[in-house]
Amino acid sequence: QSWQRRIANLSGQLTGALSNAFSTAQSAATQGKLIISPDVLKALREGTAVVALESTIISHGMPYPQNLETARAVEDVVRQHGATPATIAILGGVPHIGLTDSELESLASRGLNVCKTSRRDLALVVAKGLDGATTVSATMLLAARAGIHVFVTGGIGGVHRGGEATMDVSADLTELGRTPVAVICAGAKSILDIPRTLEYLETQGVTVAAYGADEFPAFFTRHSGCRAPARLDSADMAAAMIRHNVELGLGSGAVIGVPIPEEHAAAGQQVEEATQQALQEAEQKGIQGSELTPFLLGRIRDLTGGASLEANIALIKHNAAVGARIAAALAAS
Ligand code: PSU
Ligand code: MN
Repeated sequence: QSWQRRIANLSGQLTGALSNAFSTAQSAATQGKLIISPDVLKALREGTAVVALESTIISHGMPYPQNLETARAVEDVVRQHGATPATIAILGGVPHIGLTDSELESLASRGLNVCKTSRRDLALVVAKGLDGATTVSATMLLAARAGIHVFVTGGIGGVHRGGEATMDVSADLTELGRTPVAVICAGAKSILDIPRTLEYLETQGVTVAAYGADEFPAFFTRHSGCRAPARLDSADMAAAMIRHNVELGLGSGAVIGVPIPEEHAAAGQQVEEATQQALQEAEQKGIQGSELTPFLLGRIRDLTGGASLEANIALIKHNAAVGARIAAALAAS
């Protein structure tokens, strides 16, 4: 209904498209579909900046307790840069937008025992009353339901290497094609086929830009060898792009790739070699499907002696600062 209203805005007064965020959120909440934390609800009501954060990165992306420390630190960075963090997860079968500290702690300590939940899993996790850590796809979908258009994470899923044969293409990419949320991230890891990931995003109609760079970043390194389709040089310009996406009623999302800060870029070669070895091991062990990404991330972390984890934490905090500034610019525009 709110999308009809948003599209109707196009023919009449263009203003106010984003100001419907609160009524979107409120109606989802009153229908009992979502629980929105008091501070997120307040920010949505007042039209101040909100940044969505995912939870698979907490449960499956990092070991405990670094995952909890990072989740807390990322929320703090978002606050320090003028936005309200909304970490998204499913608790006892109910999607939550904004978690308490004890909810964060429980997700982080249970780690792999929490269900990795992408779009296809959402209805099942809710039906069974389970706890689910949302991937980029499920987080985007729930953020959009709550009227949040800016989402920060580490990296998105993509087309896996060999994906032209296995058809292992992350649901993140199709979600980006159908949900109007901008994902601020460090690009996609080189465990993925980055050229094919960019081709797929183009097919899906996803706006892709590098932030302050010409090249699309590859998570641990600033270089993927692929030119980004576009470049954004300021939070204001990124916010303008997001606002026009919504006001045009495109219904699709965006990826804003932020290169890892120079001083944190782990030795690209070391991570690359570990990636090759992890890929070989996954093939030998026959690991596939939704277990593949967590397996590869864990092996690369072990093989690089923690260097990849340190870089991972640094880049997520940096993305959080950039994303919060973009959300603040969007709220002010
Ligand atoms: N890439 C990372 N770290 C992560 C993920 C991806 O560098 O933690 C997680 C995200 O939640 C992403 C998901 O949405 O993995 C993609 O999983 P799959 O490849 O199974 O779609
Ligand atoms: Mn997959």
